Parts: sequence; structure tokens; C-alpha cells
Amino acid sequence: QALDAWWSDAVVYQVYPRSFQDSNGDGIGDLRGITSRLSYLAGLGVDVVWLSPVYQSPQDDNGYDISNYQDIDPMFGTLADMDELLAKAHELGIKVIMDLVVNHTSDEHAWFKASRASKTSDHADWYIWEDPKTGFTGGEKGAEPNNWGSYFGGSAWQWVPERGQYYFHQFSRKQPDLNWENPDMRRAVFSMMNWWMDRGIDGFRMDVISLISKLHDENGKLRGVNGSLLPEEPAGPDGFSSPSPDCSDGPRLDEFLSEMRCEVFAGREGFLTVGEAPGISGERAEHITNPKNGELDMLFLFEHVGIDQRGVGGKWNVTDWKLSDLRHSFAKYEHIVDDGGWTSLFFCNHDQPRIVSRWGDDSTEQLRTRSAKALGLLLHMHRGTPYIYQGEELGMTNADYTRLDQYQDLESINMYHQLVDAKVFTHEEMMAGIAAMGRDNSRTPMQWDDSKYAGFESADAATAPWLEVNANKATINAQAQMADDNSVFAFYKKLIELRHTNVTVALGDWNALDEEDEQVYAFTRIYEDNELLVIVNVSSETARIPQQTRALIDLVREKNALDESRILLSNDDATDSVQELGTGILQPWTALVYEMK
Ligand code: TEU
Ligand code: CA
Repeated sequence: QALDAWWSDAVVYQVYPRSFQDSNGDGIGDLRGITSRLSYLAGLGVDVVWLSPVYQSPQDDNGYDISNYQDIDPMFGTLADMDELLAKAHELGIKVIMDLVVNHTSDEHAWFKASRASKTSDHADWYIWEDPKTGFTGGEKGAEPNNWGSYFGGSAWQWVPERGQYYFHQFSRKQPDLNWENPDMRRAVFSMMNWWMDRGIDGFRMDVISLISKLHDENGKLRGVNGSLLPEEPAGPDGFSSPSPDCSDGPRLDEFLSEMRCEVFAGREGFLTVGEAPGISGERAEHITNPKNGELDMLFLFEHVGIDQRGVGGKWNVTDWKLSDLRHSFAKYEHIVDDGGWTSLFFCNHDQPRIVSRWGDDSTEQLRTRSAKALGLLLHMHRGTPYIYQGEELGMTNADYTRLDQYQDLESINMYHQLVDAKVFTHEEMMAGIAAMGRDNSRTPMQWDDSKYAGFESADAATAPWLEVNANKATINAQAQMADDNSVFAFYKKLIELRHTNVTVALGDWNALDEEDEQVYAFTRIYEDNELLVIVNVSSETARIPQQTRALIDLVREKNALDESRILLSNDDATDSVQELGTGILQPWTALVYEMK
């Protein structure tokens, strides 16, 4: 049962190594830097650290393009540094999970070099190769097998003259998709995973694991191989269609995941597996995470972080969002748990913008602090495993860039050119889209203090950070917040502690209140005789506590007066919180947990 698992009350912290702490002044964060900050993480109280990729990589996609799984990129350090990080983390009671990127490798991986060399190499089928659509007649290349576009721009097909074929890449050209239909390839992946587990890591976050099984024909070839037509959707305005309907949650996903469970995790204890799972429905997520099916412990689902994007231009076309849509997505996740699975809880990661800028209010220092706490409380009071992305615990904001050349992320840069060239967006619209949604928003250097490089590296370092530090480091930084009992940092510490000490927070049933309300997000958590009421005003205006929630408060008041000592946590002082409950009028971004019984 998921509820008996060691991680059922754990909190995970994601470190993006490039941007966390630089130890040697080359402008890039590294393993020794992370090790030097482990005591900070222990102080915050997290149980697990997830490291984004630190393996050898040409860094086309900041390490999500791996050329050697069994070594550390020199930019980040050495295997000895990794061993030291693990030892120190374990000493502090922190587990460490690594990123597992096995939907694709780098095109510079030895497997791919062998595969591209010839159709008869022993790695020939380790990747997904297709003949040109019109047939290859020699000399010139034929047309791409279909109109699928890469998520990072351009066609999802790349021509290789040596084979007279195209290879498939859902992400960049330098990230060819592996062919999971090939059992030798799978064995090699499992053996690499075992090598890391034996070295002492505590599990994996699995990159786009929902994409490893694609639609195949009865011969195990990507549907359409050798002349028959690949599925082709109508193209969007930029000339491409999305591979997603045919390439996520394919027919063999369950089989591959159970095989992995047996080959890598059988007989091991105390580990954690979390799969990144775009394109997975609630029902499928329940199946994959239900312990009786022996697949994965939990998944990241993306419905809730898609509620503010719509229509042409996808994620760059930011629109208004509705609180009822957010509630609806979380309800879906909670039902996965009701039905025997488990879920993860997140607002931020290295691909998402900062939540305080996105759905909170960073227009003044007071509103930023209040809304960061409110959104933190809203997320962390759900049932599931919360993930904190570095700097979220400080209420770090989006980047303050205004020019395209300040961004480094290949997705933002490629999609700028693709969508502006195709006149889907004007320059101004696309720059606004990147400022709101671009991945570099979360990748600016961690703000440790107010010095020149925010303590990410020393102020006299010869090389500046790889990505510009946000000027608001002057007011938003760890040093200042650790000294302030009312900081966002102090509040996150309490959120984590509450999950560790209060079984209702960890395991209680979740029930939405006032499901149609677009301003106040309220719910109860019930475990045995204990009942918590959570209320959050998700707006910068005052709000009236809606009817159903009001009625619950009235029931409590019929028995006893509202009691300050029953406020388990709030972003006001307890006297104010109780007064707000009494009057039914919430201040902007008020967030509180009241213990009803
Ligand atoms: O992301 C995959 C994914 O589905 C996205 O979140 C994607 O980055 C986003 O939709 C782009 O708009 C994972 C990693 O988290 C990401 O950093 C990698 O770039 C990607 O896979 C490829 O490995
Ligand atoms: Ca460094």
C-alpha cells in the first residue's frame, strides 16, 4: 500500500545543479557546490533531493542530452565528488535521487554513433529509424517520414546520409529517441540503473517516461515503417503536427515499467521512483502508481500547469486562468490516491516559470511574500508528495530579462525564431510569452545573499554566472530570509514540519469545498477523528468566505468559540486569522489551516 511507504510523508527538493552553487568560479554550479549547501537543505527539513542531470553531456539541453550515463560531466565534477555528496547527504538524513533520461540519449552517445554508422551495426535498432516518405533513390534525401514537429522546433526527423534514413527525435536534433522495443537496449539501460543504485543513490526521477513506448505495428516497428504511412495530423501554422497523440502512453508502457521494477528495484528498499508523465490520464496514472501493479511510486502530471495556456502557439499563448480549473485538476490527482495510487504535488520545476510571478503577485514586496506563502500552503496542504524547486522556498521570481540574447534556453530561442518567422506571433508577443513562460525563469542562479553574484559564486570570480542573476537578489535571498521568522523560507520550514508531524496533513482524505468559487480555494482534510479546514484567498483583493465553507465554520462555532490555538498555520498572526474566520472577510492572499476537531 502506498500509504505505508516511507515516502508517504516526505518532501522532495529539486536541485538544478547548473544554477545552485558554483564552487570554483567558472560560472556554472557543480557537485561540490551542492555538497557545501546540504546543511541548508537539512535546515529546511527536506527528506529527499532530486538532482537534475549531472552526467557527461554536450549540454545541448543542459544535461538532458546524455553522452555517457556512467560518468559525471567535468563541468559538474567527478564520480568522487558524487560519492562525497551522497555520503554527506546520507549523514544528514537526506536521500538523493538522480534524473534518469532514457527516452533519448545525446547524438554523441556511443550507442548512437554506432547506430547511425550503418544499418547492420549491432546498435542499428537501438534508435528509431525511418525511410524517407517518398522512397530514397540515392543522391538526394527524400521527404521526412511525416509532419511531426520537435517540441524544441523544426521537424522531429533528422536525415543521416550514411543510412539513407531519418532518425526520430521528439526533443532537439541532438536528443535522438531510443527504441524501447529493442530488448538489448533495455538491458543496457537497466544495467546502468543498477550500477547507480549499487553506488548508493536512492532512486530516480524519470524524464518523460510516458513517452518511451510509441505506437508500433505488429513487427515492433514504429507504425508506418517501410513504406506504410505514419499517422499524420493536420499541421499547425508553423507547418508541423505534434507527435504526442501517437508517442505518449504507448501500448507497452506498463510492460516496460514492470520489467524495470523487476530488473532494477526488486529486493531493494528505501528507494523512490517518480516518473515525469506528460500525456497520461488520471486513470492511467492510478494504474501506474498503484503498488499492486509494480510500476512506479508516483508521477508528475501536467494538467494543472496547463490551465493558463490555450490555442494557437501553445505554451507561449498565455491566457487568464480559473481557480475552478486548478481545483478540478487537483481533484483528479486526489482521486488517483482515493483509488489506490499516489500523486506528486508541484507548481515549479526547471521547465516551469516561478509560481509567485505566474499565479501569485510579485508587484510589491508585501504581496510577493504573502502570495508565495499562500500558494505554498495551498499546494502543501494537499495529499501527495510535495516537490519544492530550488528558490521556491524563498519566493524567487521570474527572470527580469528584456532581450532575447539574455536567454540561453534552446526551447525559448528556437521557438522564438520558428513562431515569429511563421508570423504566429509578433516580436513583442513572443517576448512577452517567453518572459511569462520561458524555462530560464526558473534557471536564474539561486539567490543566497545580496552580493554581486548572489552568493552563487564569489563576487570576485573571474567568470560571471552562465545565466544573469536577478537584480532582486538585493531583497530576495536566503541569508535575509533565514534571519526572519516571517519570511517565505520560515513558512516553508513550517509546511514541511507540519507534514512530518501531522498525520492528517500527510494522509487525510481531501474534500473540496465551494467547488465553483473563483476566488477562495477551500478544502478539508480528514483522518480518523481529526479534521482540518484549509482556506486560501487566491487573489490580491479581499474575499468573502463562500457559503459551504462558512457553514462549516458556523458548525464549529455552535460548539465552541473559534480558538487561536487551533490555527495550525497561517500567513497572518493567529488573532487576525481567527477574526477573519469570524467576520468571513479574508484579506488579500490570506491562507490558513484551522483544526476543527
Ligand atoms: O521535459 C519534458 C516535457 O514534457 C516538458 O516539460 C518540456 O520541457 C516542456 O514542455 C517544454 O515546453 C523533460 C525535461 O524536464 C526537460 O528539461 C527536457 O528538456 C526534456 O524532458 C527533454 O529531456
Ligand atoms: Ca563550477
